[in-house]
Amino acid sequence: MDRELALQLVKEQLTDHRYQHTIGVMETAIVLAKNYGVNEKKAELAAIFHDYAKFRPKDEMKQIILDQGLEQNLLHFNSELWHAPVGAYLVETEVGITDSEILDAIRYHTSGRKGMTLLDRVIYLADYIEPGRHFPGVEEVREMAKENLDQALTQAVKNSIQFLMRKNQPVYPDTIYTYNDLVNLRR
Ligand code: DGI
Ligand code: FE
Ligand code: FE
Ligand code: FE
Repeated sequence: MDRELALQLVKEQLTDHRYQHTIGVMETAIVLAKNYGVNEKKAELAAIFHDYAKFRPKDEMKQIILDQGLEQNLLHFNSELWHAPVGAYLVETEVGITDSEILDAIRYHTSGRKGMTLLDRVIYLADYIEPGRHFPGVEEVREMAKENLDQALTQAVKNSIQFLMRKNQPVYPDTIYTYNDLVNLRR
C-alpha cells in the first residue's frame, strides 16, 4: 500500500491533532529505520497506522478484546492501552494489512513486550520522540536515539514507568517485561 492511500485511510479515523502526531511518527520512524537497518516501508506503514484505533468507542474496543480473544488482562488496566492491540486487529480486518511484523509493531507500540523486534523498537521510540512531543526528558531521549536505539528505548520506557508511578497508576505487565528485558540485554 502506498503512503498516500494509507494516510488517506488513517486521516478519517483521527482528529487533526492526532493526524499531525501520526505524520511526526511516520517521519521519525523512517529516519530511525534508515539509521538502524530496518525496512523503511514497514516502518512507514506501521507508523501511519499505529494509532488507527485511538478514537474507537471504549465499548467497541472492549467487545473486540472479548470476541477476538485478545489479551483479556487488558480489561483490568487503563483503557488507554486498548487502542494498540485493537488497532492491530482493525488494521488487519478493515485495512487489509496482513504483514505480521507491521501488525505486531502496532500491537506493542504502547506497552512494548519482551523480545521487541527492531521494527517494534523503532515504532515505540518514534511515537515517544516525534517532533510534536513536549514533555520533560524527551530531548534527552531524542539525542540518545541518534546514537543508540536501545539506550534511547530503555530511557523512554523508564520515563514512562516513572511517570505512571508518580501518578499512582498501575503499570501493565508487558510494560514491566519490556523494561526488564532491556535492562537484562545491556548487562
Ligand atoms: O497513543 P499515544 O498517545 O500516541 O501514545 P501511547 O500509545 O504510547 O500511550 C497511550 C497512553 O497509554 C499514555 O497516555 C500512557 C498510557 N500507558 C502506557 N503504558 C501504560 C499506560 N497506562 C497504564 N496504566 N499502564 C501502562 O503500562
Ligand atoms: Fe498510541
Ligand atoms: Fe508510546
Ligand atoms: Fe501515538
